[in-house]
Amino acid sequence: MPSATTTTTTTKYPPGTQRVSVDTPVEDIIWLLKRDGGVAINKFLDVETVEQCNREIAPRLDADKPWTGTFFPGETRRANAMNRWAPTYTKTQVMNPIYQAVVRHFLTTTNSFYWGKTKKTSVSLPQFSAATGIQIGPGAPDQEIHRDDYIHHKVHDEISEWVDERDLNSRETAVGLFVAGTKATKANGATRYIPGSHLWGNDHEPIEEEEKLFYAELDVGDAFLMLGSCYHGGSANTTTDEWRLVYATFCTRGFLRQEENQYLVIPEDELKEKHDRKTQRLLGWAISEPYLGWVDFEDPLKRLYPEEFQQGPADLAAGLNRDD
Ligand SMILES: O=C(O)CCC(=O)C(=O)O
Ligand SMILES: [Fe+2]
Repeated sequence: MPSATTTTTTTKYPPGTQRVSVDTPVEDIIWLLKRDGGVAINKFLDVETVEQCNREIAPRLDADKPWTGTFFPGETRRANAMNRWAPTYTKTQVMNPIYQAVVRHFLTTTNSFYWGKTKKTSVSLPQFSAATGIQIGPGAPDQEIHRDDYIHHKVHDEISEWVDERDLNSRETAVGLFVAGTKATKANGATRYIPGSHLWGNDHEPIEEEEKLFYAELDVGDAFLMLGSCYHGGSANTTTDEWRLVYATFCTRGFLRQEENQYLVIPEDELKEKHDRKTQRLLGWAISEPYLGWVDFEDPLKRLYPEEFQQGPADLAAGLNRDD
């Protein structure tokens, strides 16, 4: 059991990936992620909000060309650059308070290092990594099952259970949020994952045993939260006329590279105009303590708000970027 186990949590949730309501305490959601690797949340967003997201990304889905590589089946379409083109998506999914509380928990990195004779503590806060609206069309085969954290060259040891003291500061490099833009069913391509596979080592082959898979079947606005180390994939679409749309959002640790390069995706004037300060920070205009991400040895947001940032380079590591 995860180290934060309480008797109430263990008795409240039977074995197996859970579907919980949106008012479930975030501590329980975190506990379930440590136990199972994934959890579904009913009515995460209301239908009108999702329909607005769908309208905002529609031109990008329509403009997408069939995928020719092996990562996605050819019968899929994608919308990217959503933090530039889909403000409702950013506001309600990326910045969603439940998602961000989970991201903070799993992806904050705190370490202490000698600077001469004293040890200094640095806290690197999480950042946004990638957003893709993924449509799976009729006839698409299964996407190969995979771990999304292989982009970070993450090599995992096999463990029997999650232990905070050992795992919290380093095991995960990504937390995914999948929100249904249309109904997602096993028939039309729901994301499937292997429960418990977040505990597996790198050499543990992900053999798919149908009865052990969890298909994240979702109504519009439902969500599936998943640790980046879980084996998962989009599934085959065996329908003749349904296009499954799921929004896939990932955050990562503050000192890793973003998957979708927000510095090039969002022009600075649009960043300033479209997003509030908290969002700008999450999208990457922040220092990862102690010294990653500076411009002219200073806070990168000084580029957008020169009048507000009087601090000099010496303040960089002092935590001035946190949560403003
Ligand atoms: O489409 C899906 O359900 C999952 C897609 C996926 O796993 C990915 O793009 O990495
Ligand atoms: Fe994936």
